[in-house]
Amino acid sequence: MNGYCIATYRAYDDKADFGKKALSIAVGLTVGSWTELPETQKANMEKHLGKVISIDAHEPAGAAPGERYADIKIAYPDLNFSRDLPALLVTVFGKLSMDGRIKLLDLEVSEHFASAFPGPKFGLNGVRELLGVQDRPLLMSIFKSVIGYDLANLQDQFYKQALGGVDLIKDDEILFENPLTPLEKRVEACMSAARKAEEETGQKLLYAVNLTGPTSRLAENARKAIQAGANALLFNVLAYGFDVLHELSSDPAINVPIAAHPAMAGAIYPSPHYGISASLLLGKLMRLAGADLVLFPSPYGSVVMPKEENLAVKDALMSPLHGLRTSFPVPSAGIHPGLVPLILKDFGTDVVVNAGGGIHGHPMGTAAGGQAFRQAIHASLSNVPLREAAEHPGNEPLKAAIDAWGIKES
Ligand code: 1AE
Repeated sequence: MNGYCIATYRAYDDKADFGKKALSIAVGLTVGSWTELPETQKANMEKHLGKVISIDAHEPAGAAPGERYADIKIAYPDLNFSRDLPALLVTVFGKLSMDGRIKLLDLEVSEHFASAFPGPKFGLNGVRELLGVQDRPLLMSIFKSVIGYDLANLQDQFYKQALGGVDLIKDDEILFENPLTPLEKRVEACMSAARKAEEETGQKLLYAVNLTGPTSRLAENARKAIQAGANALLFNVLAYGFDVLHELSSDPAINVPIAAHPAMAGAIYPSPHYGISASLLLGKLMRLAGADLVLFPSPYGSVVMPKEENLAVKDALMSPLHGLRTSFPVPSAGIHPGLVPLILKDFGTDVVVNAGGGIHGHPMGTAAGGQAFRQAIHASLSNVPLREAAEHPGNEPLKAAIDAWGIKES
């Protein structure tokens, strides 16, 4: 529907007339009131009026209390809001988010609205090009034990992670500006370790340093980090807001990939009755705002998101969207090598396998942790069962990982 952004909601109510509810949303969030308007005014306001597109009610006979709901689609005229995510989100789910059991499931933005969003600067293909890796899933390692450690320690941790053959290393999202490992010094120390490791592994590596601080200083901090050698950034998008990511990703001086961390997402997506769906929050909106890589809880590990929602996030990052580049899906949390076949089965090769504890907690040490993952990825791509691959000479890291964490079959 040209010139309109369409929101899909799921509204739960045991008794409501969903037709009336839909109309009250369409009118209430646009022109305010309609029936009371004089005819002359109606002619002027028509172009601003929201439209009910569909109401799909689910009210099975004998439904228990709490089960009755309707999926409602409302079209909002682009005319009503400026082309930025705060304006869109406040229009479609500002006050409404507090009005009973209602969840925002999806947003289909218009071509006109989308044209204000360049999206990911690098995207999935751009990240692959930077790393020179086209034919396999990427492997990311997460710094652990960072608070209270000094630069020498972080540099050592970085080097060990890099030696394991990982493609990306990300800061822990809880590492902020601090006197022991300040941003620019941290970047210099870690990038020097990256160069040293590359001499041994021959492998390129991206270091996503955590971009933190007050919003007014973020762009400056990003530029400082890049000046110091950072070749990627990590960003806690939801703590700042999508518009902040949009500003950063649209800034020509910030010419490195941005990895979006999902911190705080658990306060927004998991309820069936409230909030914003995972696919919209961590998929479509992250991509529109310009995230090159998006982390989210996987269906397999320690912080679990149901598989259907997980694959919907992946689809939102990868399906055609107004010509925007695709973003790399990064299912995360509690990932170990025994999960690699499942990850590849569900996500294919265009995925970043991401682990913190599953690398640093390896019985043979951090470098072996990375190697175990690379061996698991290689075995899975070659259709060799992990237990069989673990017996191959040189694959002792994989064997030790499987002994420690096992293999998850489904
Ligand atoms: C969903 C975010 C995952 C994350 O940031 C993180 O630190 C995971 O660590 P591990 O792999 O669970 O140790």
